[in-house]
Amino acid sequence: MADYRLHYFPESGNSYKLALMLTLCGQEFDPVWTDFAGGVTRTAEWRRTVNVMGEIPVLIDHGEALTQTAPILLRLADRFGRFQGLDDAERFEVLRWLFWDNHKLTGTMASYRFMRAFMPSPDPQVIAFLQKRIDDYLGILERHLEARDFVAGAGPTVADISMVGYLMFPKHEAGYDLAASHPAVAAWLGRVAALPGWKAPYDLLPGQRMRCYAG
Ligand SMILES: N[C@@H](CCC(=O)N[C@@H](CS)C(=O)NCC(=O)O)C(=O)O
Repeated sequence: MADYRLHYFPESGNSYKLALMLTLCGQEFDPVWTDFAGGVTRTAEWRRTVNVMGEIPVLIDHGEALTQTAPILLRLADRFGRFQGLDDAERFEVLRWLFWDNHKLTGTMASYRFMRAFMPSPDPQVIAFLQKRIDDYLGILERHLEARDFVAGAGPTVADISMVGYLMFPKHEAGYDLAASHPAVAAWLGRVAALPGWKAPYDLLPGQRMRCYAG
């Protein structure tokens, strides 16, 4: 058995963050496909035995069940001495952008993309509300990246690994053609994709996929 087991589902950008971090650090993991669409994470049994927060991903780290990608990324960065930020100032930036990502970019993009691509008839008013928020967040990210290569430091950090989580899936799912609309964001995604060992989400997260309704 590998040192790491990842409870995931393929469409989960949060799962991709951990799969990508482990892969970039040269670590193998056992992928444990989880029936998210079937509602397993909403069952009392799963919340009692796997994750009290009722969320995916869950990383089993040498037998210990961990949840919440941000602290997990920070723990792995510490362990492998990779993607931490070079000094206190960079590490402050890493935390600052990790919080922003969880609260704003990922927090909104995950719901928006899920509704838009994987629900048969999403509420158009909810979609419009979420899209307006994402447009604002992507604009903030675009301006931030116009003058720099990576989000929090001179080189890549776990802030980048977290923030690419939902932006590297096929573009028809979220419906953003970032190369056309946000060229600095697209260039940054290219820099992350050029890191040695990088793999695309569906290459790292195999198994049965949900029906996609977005064209
Ligand atoms: N902040 C959490 C977010 C995890 C999360 O929201 N996961 C989604 C799937 S990708 C989920 O399980 N959602 C269930 C729900 O919101 O009820 C993290 O970073 O791990």
